Amino acid sequence: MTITVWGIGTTRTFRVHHALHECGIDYETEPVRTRTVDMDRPEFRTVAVSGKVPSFQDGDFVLNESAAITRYVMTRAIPPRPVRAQAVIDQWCYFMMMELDATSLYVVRRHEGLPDIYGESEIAVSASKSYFDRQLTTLCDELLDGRTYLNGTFSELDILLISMLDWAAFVKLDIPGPAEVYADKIRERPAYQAAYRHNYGNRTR
Ligand SMILES: N[C@@H](CCC(=O)N[C@@H](CS)C(=O)NCC(=O)O)C(=O)O
Repeated sequence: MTITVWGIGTTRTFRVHHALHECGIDYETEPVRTRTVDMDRPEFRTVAVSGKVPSFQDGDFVLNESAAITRYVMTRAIPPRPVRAQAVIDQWCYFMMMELDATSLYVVRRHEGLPDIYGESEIAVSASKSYFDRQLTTLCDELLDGRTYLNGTFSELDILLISMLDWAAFVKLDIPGPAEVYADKIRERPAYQAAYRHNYGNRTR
């Protein structure tokens, strides 16, 4: 069955490409970029429930939301995890998606990167940067005690965190030392590098 990823060029689309590269899965890409006319394509609107990238198809199965797609790709071929082990992974997935992505990095994106749509706000941007720092420090204290992977072995948690650390670096946020060490190791992975080129082209961090 054909797997198709809709979307390239953003942190959220990168997660999906990274997961597929880590799993060595062949797939097709529809290179829809955010805030372009490509988003008006009827075929895209059929699969993208909120009209956003990334969107994902595995045969007739359609999935949206980057964290959900990443989890699906990373776990579709392995036995289900014990309930409590999965619950702890979910805890950190939700933490990263809410505390780092939605309420920190995306607020910076809105009020610094998209002022024509959301309005410019230095206060919102600086408060979000401080909040990011506080929440990332929490995650580092809990999960980054020198370990290479957040969950012991490489998992969807690593895909989410490295995508957010790259995003943070891109908007010139300070990254605590343990997170920098962690990020450098993940960035050495061939699958990360191939997915990065596929998603971002020759963009440098
Ligand atoms: N929670 C969603 C967010 C998706 C999202 O906001 N995508 C952006 C690009 S990174 C988008 O398509 N924006 C277009 C719009 O808001 O109209 C996810 O993680 O997949």
